[in-house]
Amino acid sequence: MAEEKKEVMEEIKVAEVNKAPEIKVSEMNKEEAQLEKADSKYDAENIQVLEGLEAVRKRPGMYIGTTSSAGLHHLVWEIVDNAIDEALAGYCTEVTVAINEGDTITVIDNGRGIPVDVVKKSGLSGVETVYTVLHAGGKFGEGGGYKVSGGLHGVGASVVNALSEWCEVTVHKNGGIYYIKFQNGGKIVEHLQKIGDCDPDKNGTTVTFKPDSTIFTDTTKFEYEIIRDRMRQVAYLNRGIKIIVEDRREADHIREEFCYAGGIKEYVLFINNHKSKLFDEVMYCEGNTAIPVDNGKEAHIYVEVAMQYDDGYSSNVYSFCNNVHTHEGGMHEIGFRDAMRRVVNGYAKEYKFLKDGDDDYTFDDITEGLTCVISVKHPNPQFEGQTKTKLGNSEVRRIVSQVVGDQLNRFFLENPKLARIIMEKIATAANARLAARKAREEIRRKGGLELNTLPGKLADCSSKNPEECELYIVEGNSAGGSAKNGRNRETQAILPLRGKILNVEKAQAKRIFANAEIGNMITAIGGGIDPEFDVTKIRYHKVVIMTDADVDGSHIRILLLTFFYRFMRPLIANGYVYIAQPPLYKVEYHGKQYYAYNDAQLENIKQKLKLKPGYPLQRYKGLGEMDAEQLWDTTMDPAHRKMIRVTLKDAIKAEQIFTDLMGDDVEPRKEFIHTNAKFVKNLDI
Ligand code: TSJ
Repeated sequence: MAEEKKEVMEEIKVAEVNKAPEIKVSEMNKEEAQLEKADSKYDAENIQVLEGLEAVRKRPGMYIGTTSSAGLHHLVWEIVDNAIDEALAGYCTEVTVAINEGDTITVIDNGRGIPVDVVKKSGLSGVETVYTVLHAGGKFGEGGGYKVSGGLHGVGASVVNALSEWCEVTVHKNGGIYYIKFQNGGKIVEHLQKIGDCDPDKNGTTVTFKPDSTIFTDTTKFEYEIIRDRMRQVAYLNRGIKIIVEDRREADHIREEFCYAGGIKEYVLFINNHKSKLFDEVMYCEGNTAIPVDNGKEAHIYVEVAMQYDDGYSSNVYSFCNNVHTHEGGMHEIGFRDAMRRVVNGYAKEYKFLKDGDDDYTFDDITEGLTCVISVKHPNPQFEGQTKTKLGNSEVRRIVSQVVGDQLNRFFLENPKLARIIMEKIATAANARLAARKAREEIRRKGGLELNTLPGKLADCSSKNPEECELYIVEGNSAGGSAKNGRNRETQAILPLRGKILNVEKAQAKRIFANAEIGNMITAIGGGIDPEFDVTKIRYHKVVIMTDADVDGSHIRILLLTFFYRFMRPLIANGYVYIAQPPLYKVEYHGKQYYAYNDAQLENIKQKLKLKPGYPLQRYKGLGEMDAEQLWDTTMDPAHRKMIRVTLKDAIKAEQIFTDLMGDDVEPRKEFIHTNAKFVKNLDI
């Protein structure tokens, strides 16, 4: 308590320093007089503001989810969202995102520029309001537009400011250049100043910030690839906007430009790049509907859907609301499903693909081999679900259903040849489903599924409580042996994998289930496989992939992840899949062993031990080089191990990697492995 009081006192002192809100804008606002009166009120407002930002600093997780690398990058998304909003409002055509030397970020847009005049409510300039008032968003009273891109947390620029060491904003507007700087978590150094004149046609906002290293204690390093990938996605989701991404840190700078006139239509082509398509056309629908909003005005819900079939078996429906990937689906996906079932089954009956008495095609039949991007823009999105990535607005269901229904019907009528190709593919999927069901019933009738007996290679654990059970899938028999001897027998099961498992992307379903290694894995995990995969039946709540830290190990890991992604997706979605982190080095010093899991740690150990040359330093080439005790100590002991939990967070990226690596084309696979061996090793999907 005392501590808190002290902090408040300090804030008051800061507020006093900032007392005179001299807003040196050239044309003082009409509300000048009122502002004068509000002057004394301003102190109180400012104190409140600082308390608000202090709350963000105390609990950053509540605002940006995490203070790890993901949270750090979240700051960038928050700032970029503002520029994208300006573009969606029709006032901005170009956004630049740059990583500078020293890992600061600059975002530039050519929009109208954040308002510089005074906002009545806070007595601050528009820029200051956006930057110091929590949830101020992009709304400025009457003139305020609706924030559309509003990110996952949608917390706005003030949160970025609160979590920054410093933050600078420059606005070009109406022929003037305005500048303000904030420091130490959002404290105003000096109020907004007009610092010069510019061409009245040159408008826009430039923001530069440096994340606070006392908040982002894990890392303050930005990853170009993460920013590049997200910006490319944003460019695909918002056609016509040019987004430039720069890394100014390297000796030879990187600069990439993304601008897609075709929007999500081009996105589908990008995702399907290396797949063999059923036909080249991308089916595309769009529409919008007006809804009333609370200020009495109208806003619009926009719907866009693009899709394309390939000759494969997996279904990939990616949905977005306001540029946020809605992993958990929601009303837009349900509306899409309604429309697909209605239109396809209607057409199939009319043109006698389905005969009287046949069951309707299921959604799974219809979407086998389909890649689809659904994007809706909503003025007031309701994000629900565990990870707040499920769209809850019920009105969206009908709108998507109507837009997709009408336009897909038209597509079928206008393209009878393509409609036939699609219907035949769907009929094949339905037949395969019926045949598989018959086969299962047959097996059940004969008594006992062959897959019911646990594989001999599995060293199972004694506990039968899945919540505490772990399955280690281990590369190679020798490492498998060490793992078996080193493990905790009660909760840890070991399944050694011999050689490379099957390439699941390329292989047909039939061959996949005939493969012994994959069969062992399915049986051991115990939940079956897609489309019957039942995550409630699985025998382990941790499935740990343990491979060597080399290119082969990476390849096996990707193969396994591909398999889980394709056939047991809920296993990943529920966070049950992990990647073990064996050490890369062992240092022996005075009879003690020190392990390093990366090069930085090795450096640390060397410095601590003042390692004189001659002391044994071992670089582990494979798990097989560790004995049972070492493997337990370094990689399997729950008290000391470090594992990476695999998430679906970037399913599109995973899809792309899997296809690049394992699809029919050999070239991208070779190229990927050669140029990207480092990334493959660090793959953290
Ligand atoms: F918020 C922010 F500071 F993070 C930020 C805002 C960062 C960046 C890179 C850009 C922006 C931003 C804000 N770009 N454009 C705008 N536009 C407005 O704030 C704006 C301008 C004029 C009007 C108006 O009604 O006249 C309304 C708005 C919302």
